[in-house]
Amino acid sequence: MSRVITVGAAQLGPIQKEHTREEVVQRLLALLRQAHTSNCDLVVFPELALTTFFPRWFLDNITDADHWYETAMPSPVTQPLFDEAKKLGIGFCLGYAELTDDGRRFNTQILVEKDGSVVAKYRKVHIPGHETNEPDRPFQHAERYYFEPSMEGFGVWNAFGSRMGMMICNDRRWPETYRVMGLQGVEMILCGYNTPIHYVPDPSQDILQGFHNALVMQSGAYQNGTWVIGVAKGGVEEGVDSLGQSMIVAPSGQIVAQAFTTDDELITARCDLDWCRRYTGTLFDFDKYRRPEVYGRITSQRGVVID
Ligand code: ING
Repeated sequence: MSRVITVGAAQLGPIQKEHTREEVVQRLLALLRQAHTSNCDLVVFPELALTTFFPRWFLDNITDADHWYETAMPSPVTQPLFDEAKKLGIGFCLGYAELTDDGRRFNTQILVEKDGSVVAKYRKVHIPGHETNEPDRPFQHAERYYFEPSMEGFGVWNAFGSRMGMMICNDRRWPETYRVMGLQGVEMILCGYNTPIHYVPDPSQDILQGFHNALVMQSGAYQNGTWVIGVAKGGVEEGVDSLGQSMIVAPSGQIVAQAFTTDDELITARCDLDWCRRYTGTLFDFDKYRRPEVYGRITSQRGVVID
């Protein structure tokens, strides 16, 4: 009996500063209902899916940014999403900014099962960008000011009849992300992202954003024999053009579905989880072929060491 999950990647177009959470939740509900007509079991929403990508502005007093964070999940404004998903029998993955009771700030994703229960919470490990104001930039990418890096690492949970993991945006660029989950038998990795086209430190990468986005998720999927669901918040958000190209990638590394627009757009695929074993049981049989005894530098070093 094959294990198939019908997955919806629910890409969002821009969320402008003046868009309220209520308005955004209505957009999420529309995508959820579309997913229901496509018989989806699971819908994946982007990173920071409830608000505009606020790290593009640097606020000297960080508490002036508190309103961009969620202090409860669900909260009265997001409860309708939980209620509708449960009614439709669809699980979902949602990215948001988390402000904890003890004042800690994380870039967070949760995984909600079909019965409405929150089965997992992931907090972003790799925080890109900068931590101080850089006024010469055309826009800030001050994630290292607004979010602390998680020390919890990458988990894999039993959900939707599969081994399911999560990563957020910049995490997808680091091979360790996929391998740590691969070593836990992950079969599907859910990833939201907000990726500006313009990369201030090296504008030569701008034209390659789409290529790099696909490159890292196809590689990670193939090298770990896992499905990867990458979901963008794209389009021109507060004047910043951001990548769309949400995609569903098979364990073979093949892109089986890809978004056409940079707006709200649902793409779906029937994901056969037993496809994973075609790779993890042969070419990438970790227990047979990996050589951790010679990989020591990967965990003992942060940066380059020239001996
Ligand atoms: N965004 C980016 C990402 O890794 C970035 C950081 C921006 C990289 C622009 C390259 C170009 O996709 C987040 N939110 O991590």
